[in-house]
Amino acid sequence: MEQIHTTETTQFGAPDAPFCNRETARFTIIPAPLEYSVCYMEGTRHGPQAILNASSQMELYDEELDCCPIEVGVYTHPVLNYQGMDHAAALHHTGEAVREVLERHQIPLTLGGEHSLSAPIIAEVYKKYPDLTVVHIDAHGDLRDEYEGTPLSHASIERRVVDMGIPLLEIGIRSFSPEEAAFLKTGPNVAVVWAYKIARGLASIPWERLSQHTYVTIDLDAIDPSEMPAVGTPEPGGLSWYQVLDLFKEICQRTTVVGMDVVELCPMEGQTRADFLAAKLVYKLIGYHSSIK
Ligand SMILES: [Mn+2]
Repeated sequence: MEQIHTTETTQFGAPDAPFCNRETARFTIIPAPLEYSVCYMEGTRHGPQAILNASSQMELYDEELDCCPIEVGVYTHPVLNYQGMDHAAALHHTGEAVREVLERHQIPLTLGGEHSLSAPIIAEVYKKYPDLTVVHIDAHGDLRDEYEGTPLSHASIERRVVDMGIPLLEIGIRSFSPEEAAFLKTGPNVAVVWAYKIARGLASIPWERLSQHTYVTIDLDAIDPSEMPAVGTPEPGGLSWYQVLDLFKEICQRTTVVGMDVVELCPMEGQTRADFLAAKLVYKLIGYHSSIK
């Protein structure tokens, strides 16, 4: 089959210059091709560029919001370069990039890459917003103390959030280890909304746990594999596109979202729909964030 797409897009949505100005943008997108602790399938390091490329094909008008959300200003930082860095150094580098964005009073929206990158980002956002709550939308609990010998693993990211003392709300979870179940029973500051309860209409989301400022991390495997096949560890029974959008809308209505990430896209040949879903999701997050409030 002939490859149609060859150009590499550097600015999310490929907008006109005034809408991706580094100084005046409301959002800075940080492409973070970090991949160190992936356990099943490789390729998340290609996720950020695949999202950027797909975003250049996307319409910039949002029919639900009746506006072009890109006009609030969406600057895309150069793709982070982790060459020669070990995992810890790469995480540090990611955190530094986010700190710069926060210093410009912009909202960091990081594209992964594997989920471990959220830890240094959340640490930086938490320094600026000490009342932070983290909302974690994922198939997996990611609450292991360590995984495959490292506390930096993607499977431990939310445990690091708990270690930082930040309240955590997990949504869409349907893959949880015995160790994580035991940990949850020790009474940490974590609420888990299981996917099976959402699917059966039995879930009541404890929104009252949200503080004024919220960080939202979305692992794309939260979405059902029928819609989002290109992830390293797919789990059946996931959320639908509209369920994820509605969750995010509700979060925007209730709190101020001060940082976001969308992680774990693992581009697959012949599954461009996954890249397009991820790009559109990022754009919907920007749109809701800008239009609600
Ligand atoms: Mn996951």
